[in-house]
Amino acid sequence: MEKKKVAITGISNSGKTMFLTSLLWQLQEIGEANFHLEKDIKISGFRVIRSGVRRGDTFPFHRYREKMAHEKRWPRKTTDIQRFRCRFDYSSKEGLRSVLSRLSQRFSRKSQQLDILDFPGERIADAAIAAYSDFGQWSDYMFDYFDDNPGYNGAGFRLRQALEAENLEIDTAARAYRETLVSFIRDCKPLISPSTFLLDGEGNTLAPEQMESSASERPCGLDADSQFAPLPESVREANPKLAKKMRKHFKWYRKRVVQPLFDDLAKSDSLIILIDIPSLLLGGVQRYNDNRQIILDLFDALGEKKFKVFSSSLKRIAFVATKADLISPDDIEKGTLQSLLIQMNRRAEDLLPDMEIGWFECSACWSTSPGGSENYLKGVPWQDNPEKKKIEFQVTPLPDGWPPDWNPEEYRFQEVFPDISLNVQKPPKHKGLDRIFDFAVIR
Ligand SMILES: Nc1nc2c(ncn2[C@@H]2O[C@H](COP(=O)(O)OP(=O)(O)OP(=O)(O)O)[C@@H](O)[C@H]2O)c(=O)[nH]1
Ligand SMILES: [Mg+2]
Repeated sequence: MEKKKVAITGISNSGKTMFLTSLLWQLQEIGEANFHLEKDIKISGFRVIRSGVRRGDTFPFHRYREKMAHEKRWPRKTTDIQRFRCRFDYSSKEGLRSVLSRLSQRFSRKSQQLDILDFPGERIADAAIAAYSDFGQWSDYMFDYFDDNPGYNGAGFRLRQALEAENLEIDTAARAYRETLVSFIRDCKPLISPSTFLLDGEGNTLAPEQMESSASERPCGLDADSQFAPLPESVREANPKLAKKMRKHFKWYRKRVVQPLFDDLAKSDSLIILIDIPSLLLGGVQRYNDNRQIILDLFDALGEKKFKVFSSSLKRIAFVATKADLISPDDIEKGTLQSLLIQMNRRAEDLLPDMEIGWFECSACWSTSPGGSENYLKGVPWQDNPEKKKIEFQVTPLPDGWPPDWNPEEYRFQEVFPDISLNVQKPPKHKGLDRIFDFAVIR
């Protein structure tokens, strides 16, 4: 039996849960799915494997599917890593046509185990913790990063000043760092590490209204008694006891939170990165810059240039522009959506020269139809629509390239209810899942 490992990531709300739910749904109900693989490969016998999978963090595919079909709602937010294991068989017609057709059919049938790792993009901020086993090296890396990046250096400077206080205690140091992290979150800066400060691993994301109190309450570390913060070298030398404690706390966090994820990631054959382009246009240029930075940080981690400890088995990366059903069909036909995706992530080709990179457009659950005229779509809007009426609405055409600056108000895309059949045997209408599956799993 062949085995493949695939990791899926994207920042919050990029469509990861829907992507995976719909993909597994198509595989399970392959007879009803519009799912075509290259070389006429046919999938059969999809089954969920429960043995050998850690309980507690399993991707609850059936629960998501049932809930979607019954409630006709999108899956709920997920805030931590989820894993899933399944098996299926596949055979290609090429084999069938060969001389000893019956025999070759038997031999061309292959069994495949697929391990899926779904992780929030926010965890990428911990890549440096994965890369540096030494607390001192990690601290130096963090302060270099703050110094080198304009969006961080003001807060980095203030943190250094706070840490240079006499008789520094662990509580004061942790509090100063938590304040720094809150200021990064407020400025939408992605380097929030330890990432559990933002997503605590128990399903709780830090909400804006919790910001003030979080500087005093949310721990930067595994828990309130094991916090750590980057300490400049001079501070480590002046406070050896404190440095020793934080070194220990850093190690615990690294072992419990960071290594399990990054070890799995390094063992993956393919990585699928989901990017929600309509939301980047609606979010403005700063949001775009920050999202791009998260992805560049991941390349740094994978590229073995900056972080030499990684030796990853990754061979393929699929960049996926999600929610293609929310933009004008013209922009898909003309290739504008794909072109924006490539422009944003082109540096992957330089930073990861040995990796095969694929570019895809996708909608995991196609929920609109073309309207009567150009740039109009039909669907059931989510907001201000208590009767769930299907209406026609206008969407903004995509720009040909990412503009130097833009006002989010220039763009309009409409969130809609999912178009889902009550019959769970009918998987959602989709675009691109088959091509992505072909690239990341079958090839
Ligand atoms: N129109 C449309 N909307 C989608 C599609 N996929 C996801 N969405 C929308 O995007 C939202 C987020 O999708 P999820 O799959 O929950 O995204 P996620 O990346 O798992 O988000 P987190 O769990 O918060 O990290 C959904 O609630 C939908 O509103 C799609 O194919 N079409
Ligand atoms: Mg999710």
